[in-house]
Amino acid sequence: ITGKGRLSNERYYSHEEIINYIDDLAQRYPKRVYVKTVGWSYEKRVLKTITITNGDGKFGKKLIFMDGGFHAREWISPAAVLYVIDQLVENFQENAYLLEDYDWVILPLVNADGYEHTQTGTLARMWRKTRQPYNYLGQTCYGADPNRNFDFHWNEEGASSNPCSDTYAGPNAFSEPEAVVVRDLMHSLSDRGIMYLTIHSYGNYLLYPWGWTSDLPDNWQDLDAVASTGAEAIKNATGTVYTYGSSTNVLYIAAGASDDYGYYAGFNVSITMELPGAGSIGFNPPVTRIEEFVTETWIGIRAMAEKLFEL
Ligand code: ING
Ligand code: ZN
Repeated sequence: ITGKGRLSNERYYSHEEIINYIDDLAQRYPKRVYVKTVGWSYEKRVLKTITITNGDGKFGKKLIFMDGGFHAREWISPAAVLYVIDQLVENFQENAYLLEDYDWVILPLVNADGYEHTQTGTLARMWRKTRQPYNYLGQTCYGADPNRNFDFHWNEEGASSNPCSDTYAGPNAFSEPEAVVVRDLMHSLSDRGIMYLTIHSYGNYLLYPWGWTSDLPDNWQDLDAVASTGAEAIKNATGTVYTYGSSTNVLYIAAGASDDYGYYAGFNVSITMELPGAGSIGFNPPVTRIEEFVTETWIGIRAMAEKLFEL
């Protein structure tokens, strides 16, 4: 994509560039775009949401809440979320139908400290967690897994109590300020919330609750219909195969994740999307493939958003 102020898919953005990017959109499109400070990371980096509307001034529409960058090393996640923002704002004519009945509230980078650490720290590219320090047997280990830190069956399954583990659930639920920010957003938005979508990598999965048990939620057929629609749209467009189902049943059991909490908080559709990056690419898709991955992801997200009209 080109054009003044347009997103570049030729590199990965820093936290500061992501913030500047959404601030700039709000300045350029004041009728349709609104940026709000929603909190700070442990190291006091600002966390901001961008709310995208069609500018018709109608309040109280249903909304889609989306976030990215829960896990520091999953760089393609914030990149894909920024591309969704770009499409909804800059490609407005083509995508206006997606903003007619819903607003979109998007937090592009949850784990700002961890993300920055992977971009600037020594041997830190594979960092996953937040950066709050914890003492353990006389040493310091950093961070909790923000996707094990939510207070719904917290630390019951698929999480660790060891601060040095990559899936450390934290000393208590919501010990991490970044998870608190997401929680508070969920509670403030859920009465209008029609879908919560959280973007991770990697593995090509569309996952829905529950992650804490192999049981399925009451409306699992709706969840399955949305996930399968996303998977189908992507397969038709590029041939990429996404596996879909409940987290526990198709991937592994893990309690305290944000999608379980979002569903519990009232988002009747709550989905974790694991973007591509298998094999040697892993968490580090080369910059030459960002464009391919984010455009494909947008096709799936758009199809899922459309499917919500039918539920
Ligand atoms: N995967 C997710 C994780 O947090 C997940 C998968 C999501 C499990 C939701 C359970 C519930 O482990 C990655 N790549 O982070
Ligand atoms: Zn992740």
